[in-house]
Amino acid sequence: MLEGGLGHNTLNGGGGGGATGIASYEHAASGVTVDLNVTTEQTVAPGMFDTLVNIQDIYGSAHDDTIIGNSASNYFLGNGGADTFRFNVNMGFDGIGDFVTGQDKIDLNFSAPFTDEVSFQAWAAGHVTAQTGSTMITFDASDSIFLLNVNKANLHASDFIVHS
Ligand SMILES: [Ca+2]
Ligand SMILES: [Ca+2]
Repeated sequence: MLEGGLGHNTLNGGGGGGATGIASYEHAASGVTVDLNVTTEQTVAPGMFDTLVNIQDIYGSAHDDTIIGNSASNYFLGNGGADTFRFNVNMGFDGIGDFVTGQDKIDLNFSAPFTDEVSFQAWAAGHVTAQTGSTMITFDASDSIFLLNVNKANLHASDFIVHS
């Protein structure tokens, strides 16, 4: 696991037995914004400039974070705060380990599959399934978001940010 800190850092998750690269911001003093689509240096928080190489997984700070996945299989931990997890089209098979309904948000950064609670529930009937205490959101055969320890019944349209 690689930990971001103050200043300019390159977090390179490659070269270690094929293990998934994890960038952790669990000790960051403020919320971070991390975009896995950015391969050059990015400002993740005031004074923190990171270049992410071979990173698939992000562990957030204790504060409010924005974590943006890419097309690889990503695993995220928000680590407290009110966190936003953004997914683009063709997100792949992603997971969130500590999503908190009513507090965190899933930002669907593509044409909204639903607009309100009624249309969410209709959409969810074909796309959201309970899996032994967890919830799987399936967009298509190659794109899904797994929410560990989230009860499907507690997931609502208000847990999402949608775009027209
Ligand atoms: Ca957080
Ligand atoms: Ca992904």
